[in-house]
Amino acid sequence: MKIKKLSIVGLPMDLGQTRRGVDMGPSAIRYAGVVERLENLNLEIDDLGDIVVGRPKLIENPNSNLKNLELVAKMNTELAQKVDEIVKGGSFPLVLGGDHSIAIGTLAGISKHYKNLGVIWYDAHGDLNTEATSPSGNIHGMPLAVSLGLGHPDLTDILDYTPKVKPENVVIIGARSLDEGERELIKEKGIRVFTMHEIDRLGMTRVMEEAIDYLKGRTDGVHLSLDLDGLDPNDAPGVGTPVIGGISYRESHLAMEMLAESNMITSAEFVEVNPILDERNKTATVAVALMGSLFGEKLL
Ligand code: 6HN
Ligand code: MN
Ligand code: MN
Ligand code: MN
Repeated sequence: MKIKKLSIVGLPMDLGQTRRGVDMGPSAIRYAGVVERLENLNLEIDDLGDIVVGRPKLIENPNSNLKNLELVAKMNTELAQKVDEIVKGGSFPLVLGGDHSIAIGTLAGISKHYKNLGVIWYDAHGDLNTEATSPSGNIHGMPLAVSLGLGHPDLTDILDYTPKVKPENVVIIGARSLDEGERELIKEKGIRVFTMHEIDRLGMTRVMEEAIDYLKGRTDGVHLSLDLDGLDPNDAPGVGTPVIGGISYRESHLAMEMLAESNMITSAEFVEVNPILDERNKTATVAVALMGSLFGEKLL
């Protein structure tokens, strides 16, 4: 898809995990100049601002170990409706997080417009936990499983359909921290994963060529869900769950350029930017630079 019009929406929510501050992600990304950067690429940019997030209940539901389930479900429903409107209006949705639980809403809003939505999950983690397998109860470790139809119905059934994504249409890139239940799910569902091992061994060029080839034949749209913790903490320190040994800024930049050349990305989100944990807004600045590459920025 050649992108002409792009709509930005932020979901400043940090309730899918326990380190406060990732709710300031959209603000930090705007401060790093996202709108100006993308306007320079001859795109028509419509910044719709942020969705207003309510206050969580102080007393959790004792029947569930999912943290802030009610509010996470509610905010994701609002995001799904907003993203659905953006796609209906013929614009490219660019969602700013917030923690990665917001992918539940993004994918709910997008996937109804495709028969075979592909997903690139760029992340140190699999985000494939369910209530049964999660070591933390944090919903940001679950959005990919939820989108595959696995998890609490308040999350899987947003906009009244499930699953949002088929396991054979998912590619994970950058994985280096997987929980036991996630490993089992990857094997059981045959999900395509390029771990750090493949990136080291094959190089990012070949990994992206393979990922693009794999998705091209089987999907009619591809969503990029980019968790900044997919990058190495040296390049992206402002994240709540950093894992050493990650993808470099250079490799990520190349990956985004290859996606731009492929013309296959139809929606995107950038999540887990936590300015409280960051060094002088470095991580938001990296996110904006990657968006530039994703949307076709060239030096010459
Ligand atoms: N993220 N696997 C861990 C958990 O708590 O489920 C970490 C999840 C991190 C999620 O970074 O989006
Ligand atoms: Mn994630
Ligand atoms: Mn992650
Ligand atoms: Mn380059």
